[in-house]
Formats: sequence, C-alpha cells, structure tokens
Amino acid sequence: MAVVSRGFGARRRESDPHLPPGQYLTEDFPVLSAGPTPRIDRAAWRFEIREGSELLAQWTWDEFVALGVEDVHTDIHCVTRWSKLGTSWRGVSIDTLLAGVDSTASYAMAHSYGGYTTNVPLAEMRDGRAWVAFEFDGAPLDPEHGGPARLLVPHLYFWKSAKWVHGLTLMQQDAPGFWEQNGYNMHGDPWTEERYW
Ligand SMILES: Nc1nc2c(c(=O)[nH]1)N[C@H]1C(S)=C(S)[C@@H](COP(=O)(O)O)O[C@H]1N2
Ligand SMILES: [Mo]
Repeated sequence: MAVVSRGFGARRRESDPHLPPGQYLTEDFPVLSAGPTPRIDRAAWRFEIREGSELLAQWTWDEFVALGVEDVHTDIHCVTRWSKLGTSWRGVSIDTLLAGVDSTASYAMAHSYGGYTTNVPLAEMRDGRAWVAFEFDGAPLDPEHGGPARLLVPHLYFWKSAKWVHGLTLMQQDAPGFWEQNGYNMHGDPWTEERYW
C-alpha cells in the first residue's frame, strides 16, 4: 500500500502550501470532459500496452485487479485552476503494469475509450507516481470521472490523467496528445505553471 501524501481533512486557505501558484481550492469534484461519457462495462474492458504495431501486454478486468492494488492519497490540480486536496483513490501502479514490459521507450501516449489522448514522459509515471485508478473515495469510479478506470498522474495537471483509459502506447519520441495539440504543455507541472506552450 503506497501512501503518497496525506490530506488533513480540514478546510484550507488560499495560502495553503499544498496549493500550486494560480490555483484555488474546491471541495467539489468538477467534471471536465471534452466529449460524451463512454459507457464501458468491466467485462468488455481491456488495458493494453503497445509500442508501434506490437501488443506488449494486455489485461482483462479480473487480471488487472489481481495485479496488486494500492491506496493513494493525493492532491489534484486542474489547469482551469481548481485544486482538490487529500483525495483518495485505489488503483494499480504504472510500475506494476510496466514490470514485465521490455522497451527502451521514454514517452507514452495514454489512449482512452472515446478517443482522448494525452502524452506523458515515462519517467513521470514510474517510481510510484502514477496509477490506473478504479476507485475514488472507497467507491467504484463514476463514469463521469473516468470509470471503469482512469490514469492518475497527480503531480501533473489533471488533463494528463486520462479518463476511461484503454492503454498506453510507448514512444521513443514525444508527441502531443489531444489538448497538447491545442496549445497545452507537453509536460504540465502545476508548481512551475506549465499550462500552455
Ligand atoms: N478521456 C478523457 N480524459 C480526460 C479528459 C477528457 O476530456 N477525456 N479531460 C481531462 C481534463 S482537462 C481534466 S481537468 C480531468 C477532469 O477529470 P474529472 O472530470 O474527473 O474532474 O480529466 C482529464 N482527462
Ligand atoms: Mo482540465
């Protein structure tokens, strides 16, 4: 069980040291989706790791949750300036998913059911810093928030946390995903305000 950071449960002020520059706190959980919510049931769901034309790994839902799950307590930061502190998730770490994968790639494109994509350097997802999350606050992840499962890369702006994630395509070179092609940053660190190009 990995504990990434612990929330304090109390209301925080805008001067909170956990709040990156230019962000405000919200107690709500806003829904931000570029299109309609795809409905995928767990029986049909697959998670795949690809590189080029090669399928390197694939899991069904039951295989995926049997890989070993972790509880994650972390803050999240949206580029539209809301932050939410001390959120609770359960998921499978990207370290676990990549453990048996043989590749020299340095980047990944996350692909979602519905067509959304976002690029993340692989180094940003290793060492216990990213998960494929399937529970929020002790309950199955709502479809609006990315259920059955979403990518969770909480130390980067939340557009990198692809909802309804279907897999990762490993890449030798970086390439822009959906929002990145539309002017959002290739990296997306909230602490240095990497919002746009
Ligand atoms: N598939 C998919 N994932 C997505 C998005 C999207 O439109 N489609 N929006 C991103 C953006 S911009 C944000 S801020 C978060 C919002 O997640 P939420 O709706 O759970 O708050 O999801 C990210 N992941
Ligand atoms: Mo966002």
